[in-house]
Amino acid sequence: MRKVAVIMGSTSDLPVAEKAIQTLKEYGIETEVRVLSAHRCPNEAREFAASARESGFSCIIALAGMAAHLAGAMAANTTLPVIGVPCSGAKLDGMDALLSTVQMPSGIPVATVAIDGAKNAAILAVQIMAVSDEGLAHKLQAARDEGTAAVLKADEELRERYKN
Ligand code: RP5
Repeated sequence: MRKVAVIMGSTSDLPVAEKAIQTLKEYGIETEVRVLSAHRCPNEAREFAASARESGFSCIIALAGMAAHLAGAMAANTTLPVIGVPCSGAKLDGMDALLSTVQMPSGIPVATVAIDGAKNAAILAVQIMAVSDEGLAHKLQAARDEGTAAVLKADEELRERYKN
């Protein structure tokens, strides 16, 4: 099975990144975790992205805050799918990172999830891998079924508590 890269712009993004790392672990996905800044070490970031396909990655999750160019810089240097996670924590609550990550020019997409949405980034990565992996597709469906059961149970409890 191919692996997933979780790249963050700074170790200050690690609390958000850990949600993706944990979710990938739950699905049994081999993960490589790196700190590579589009601004502070642009050459290393470019080299990582440019060699990611031959290194055995299926997709790249890139997390960054503020003027968040990491996901875009990754996407510029690979044709693997890149999932961008805008991180909050700075003065603008992540709106700066959201716009920097999502507003990519035509032809160089970044699949951008919600601000701090690292868990969804990991699930999206698993969904990409599940296109050609039945086992992963079954695990994803089982998680969906669990989510459905949890909501229906909560619904039943609320109806019971507030019935006239
Ligand atoms: C971005 O700047 C990083 O992704 C991080 O979210 C933000 C702040 O970085 P530090 O100054 O905390 O290293 O490049």
